[in-house]
Amino acid sequence: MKQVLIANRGEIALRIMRCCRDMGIGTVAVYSTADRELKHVRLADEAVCIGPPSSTDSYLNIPALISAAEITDADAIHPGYGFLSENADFAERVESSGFTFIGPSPGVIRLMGDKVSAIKEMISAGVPCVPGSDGPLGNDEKTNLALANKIGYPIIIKAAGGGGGRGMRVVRSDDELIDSIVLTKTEAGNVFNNDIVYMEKFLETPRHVEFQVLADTHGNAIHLGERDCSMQRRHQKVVEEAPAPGITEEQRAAIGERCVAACKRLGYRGAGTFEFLFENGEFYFIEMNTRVQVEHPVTEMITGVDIVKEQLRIAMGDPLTYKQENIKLNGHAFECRINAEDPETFMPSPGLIEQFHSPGGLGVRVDTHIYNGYKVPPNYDSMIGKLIAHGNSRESAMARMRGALSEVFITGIKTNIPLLSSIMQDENFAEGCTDIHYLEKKLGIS
Ligand code: MV4
Repeated sequence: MKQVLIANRGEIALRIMRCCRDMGIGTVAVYSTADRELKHVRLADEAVCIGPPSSTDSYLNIPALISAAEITDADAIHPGYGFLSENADFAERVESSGFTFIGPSPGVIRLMGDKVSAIKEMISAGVPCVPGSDGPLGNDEKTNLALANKIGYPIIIKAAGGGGGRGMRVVRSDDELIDSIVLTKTEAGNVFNNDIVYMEKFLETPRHVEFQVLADTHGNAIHLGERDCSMQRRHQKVVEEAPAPGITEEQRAAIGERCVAACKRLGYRGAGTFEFLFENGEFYFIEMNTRVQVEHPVTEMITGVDIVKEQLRIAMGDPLTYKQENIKLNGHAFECRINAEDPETFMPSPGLIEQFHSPGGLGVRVDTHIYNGYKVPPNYDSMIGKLIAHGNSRESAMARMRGALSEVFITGIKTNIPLLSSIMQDENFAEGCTDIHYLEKKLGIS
């Protein structure tokens, strides 16, 4: 692998570019006309403009990306997260055009993208799942009523084509069930072009705990422990941490081992995440992500593993650098997502960053593309950077994060730093084990 095209923007493009540079691999940046001033565009070996500001016409424009790879002699494409990262058709087009897709095979992306087939695979691999229909719901009302009663209310109807919080409906009694199934099916057909829905027991107060895995093309797979991503608002994660508080070494080993078994069974390749709900000491698989995630740094901080480097090595056909017995968790890490938004209304706040002072010091990591004079465009996600703090204990990592947050100085735009500070001062969060509804309740939404 001599030259990698990075089909993304912002902090993750910079993260991937730096990794390629470390490994002596050339880099191609692609950018929309709104992103000419992005930091990684200036630092890349080559840069190609792929279209106008709208994502549809640029970062989601498959022919433009393939052409950019062709004219720059790239041999591989890294999709980052978001955009085309979990688009099986894109992965297929990349491969059929003769490039390496840095990620799993199109077939596995497609299989995990369909939540019903993903759950079926997990059941076969012995990964614990939520009690449910274990397959698509049919149209027979009696069968569906019987199933809901067997599982026990409340239940949740989910779209097979959904995920990340889209296409779901909670049902609390027989009277609502049939209408809810029809409604979810209709919406799913319209939104995802796939009206298949399934049923699960609805867990009222779970935590979101996810396992990071890596698998190579030689049949090796390992897990890097778990992260807790329960601190969220409207399915947008705000703060993540690793390891998840209150998870025992035995639980970690047992669930991690099942995730590894699933990777081997799937012929999985690359980095991946198994998402679980965790309630009353039990894990329940809900979805698998087939990409590198925003929050991968907290896992890197406690394991010392460079996850992006492993992605590139795997794509080159190299074996994993690590064996499971060499993975030791060291201390604790938090990540705060810094967004250009109003801390009260959550409205996006794009515009000119007049001044930016970065925090620093031992155990502090800043993954961001912003700089003094950078103009945050209004066209994309409002996340402008991530602040990561590592310490020997949860308490010391938390103290370090509070200090780092107090050092951040951004003028010209509004940011969610006040919200992040208040979360890091929250006494219930300090105790650990706050659930997925905690932040919305704290903010007085639900
Ligand atoms: C659930 C659930 C409770 N019970 N499934 C939302 C996002 C999608 N990945 C799955 N989601 C949920 N599935 C059952 N059976 C609650 C949620 C959920 C949630 C999950 C993770 C993180 C934040 C969430 C916020 C609301 C609901």
